[in-house]
Amino acid sequence: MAKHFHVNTPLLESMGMSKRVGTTVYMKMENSQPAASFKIRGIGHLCQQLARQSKGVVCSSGGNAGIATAYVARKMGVPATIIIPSSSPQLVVQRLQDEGATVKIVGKVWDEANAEALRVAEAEGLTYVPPFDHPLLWQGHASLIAEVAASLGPSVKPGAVLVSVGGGGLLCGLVQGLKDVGWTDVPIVAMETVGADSFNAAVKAGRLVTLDDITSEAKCLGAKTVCKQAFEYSQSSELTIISEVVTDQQALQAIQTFLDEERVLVEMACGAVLAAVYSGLIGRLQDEGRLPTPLGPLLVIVCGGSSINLEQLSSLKEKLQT
Ligand code: PLV
Repeated sequence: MAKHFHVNTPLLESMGMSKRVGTTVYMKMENSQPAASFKIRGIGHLCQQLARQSKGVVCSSGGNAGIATAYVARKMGVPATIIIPSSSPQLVVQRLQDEGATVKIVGKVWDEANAEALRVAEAEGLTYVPPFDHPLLWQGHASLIAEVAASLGPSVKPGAVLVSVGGGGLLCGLVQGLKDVGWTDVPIVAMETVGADSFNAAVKAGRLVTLDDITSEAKCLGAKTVCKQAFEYSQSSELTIISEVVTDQQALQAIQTFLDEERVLVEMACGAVLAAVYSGLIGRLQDEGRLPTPLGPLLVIVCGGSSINLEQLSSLKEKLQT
């Protein structure tokens, strides 16, 4: 069996983004992973550790973790059951079925689908694959930073890393990756959308917070509570994590600008991180003294995502009136 399931993704310079922020912007193109997002890194690693002898895996997901799980399970020859909330678009259901997974739609948001996944794992003796809250996932995601360090070479270090936060698994992986390569002085800008902002709520409150509902269209950022490790990193002095929120309109606008300028289509969850650049947030953080001026090269994690196509894009435009 292959050593791992993910690929070493391109690290590209963005002229459009660099012009906007006044420093070189590198994009780590996780949209070009098999299963279209970074999730394959952690999930591939976790499944290799835990699911080799499994009679089946069950994963709860906002979409992308499920697609990554279905892909990995197919490659491993293990049956997959993916439980997603009713907010997932039909194109995600179709994609999961194409991967050969059994799809169950349970609940309105991810948290409800997750309760069902835990129940099914227990009742049917299946291996539970969490979408973001597991040290093996973080270890797998950390490979992303090792690749960036290898691509940039020893003389270049990012001035900041920009990332989207859902349940916080990618964030935990980045922290681990930055520690591994000795880049603990590189600040992380952690992006969410209004209505899927469980990390921001926890950072503000100084404790884990469970949101009443997920009202953002960035459903893949929609975990009502962020994982404990992500919150703990935000409280530790080892690393600087700046938590920021954009509107759905800003995330959608960012997707469109990105499509126009980079010719790549990504979903709303990824729009959140792109909006940090396109909405002028980075400049504001510099004005406030929260990011340095001048700023070293920015690293934007283009997390990708499958919950988007032209039809979905126009329905989002209609819904959000942009
Ligand atoms: N999506 C998870 C959790 O959803 C999932 O089940 O697919 N960017 C994209 C494209 C994503 O799909 C996700 C997570 C994130 C960013 C955020 O990653 P996280 O959850 O590790 O912070 C509810």
